[in-house]
Amino acid sequence: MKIILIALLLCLSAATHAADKPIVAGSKAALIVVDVQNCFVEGGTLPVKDGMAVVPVINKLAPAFENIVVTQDWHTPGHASFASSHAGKKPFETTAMPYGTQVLWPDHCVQGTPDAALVKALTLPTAQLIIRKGFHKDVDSYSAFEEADHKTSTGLAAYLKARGIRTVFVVGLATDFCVAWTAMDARKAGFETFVIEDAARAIDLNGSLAAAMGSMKKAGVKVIESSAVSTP
Ligand code: VGL
Ligand code: ZN
Repeated sequence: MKIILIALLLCLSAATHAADKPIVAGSKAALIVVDVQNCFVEGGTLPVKDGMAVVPVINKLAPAFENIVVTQDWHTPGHASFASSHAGKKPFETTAMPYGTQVLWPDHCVQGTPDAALVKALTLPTAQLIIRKGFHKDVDSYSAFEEADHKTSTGLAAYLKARGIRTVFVVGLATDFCVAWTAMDARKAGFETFVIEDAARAIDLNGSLAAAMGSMKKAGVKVIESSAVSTP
């Protein structure tokens, strides 16, 4: 009787534990670490509030992933997404571009500058690929998959498919711009897609965070907390 009870208790605690961390990344999953660069954290040119807080969360998640892709916002000097490139425009205003409405940003993440470097404390032992984006002077690219013209591919979907990846977990900066656009395009390319909310931070410009959350949910992106992912 006693033994049966103990066995039952053990089973129950194992079940509870599995329910605690139900998501195992596995070999067919990739972590996409979006734009965790000096430009987007405190002291950078386009700091995201509390941006540095994503670093320990991502570092803790990293050992759960055999496959990690990193992205870098990598603009030319005088890039079309910079307010300074448009006479009479100020940062955070918008302008019409041939591919649609463009938010204008402070000059940020210029190629090869310390500002554009990855945050030094980021520790990603299995990172295999760095996708740089936004390097065409006249086109922005929030998404790691496709530039804002919705025509130019970065090659990331083909790369992931060639590596047998079926599921992606998107983290980094900023939740409502590059993370959201990357997650939406991942869905469009047919990947099961998670955004790990506490491993991302938002800019939240004129309700952009709520809008991005709504669009992501509609597209079938699953928004989870890092505690749901099983880590070693
Ligand atoms: C980003 C604004 C401009 C981002 C990049 O990484 O979310 N946001 N460029
Ligand atoms: Zn940018």
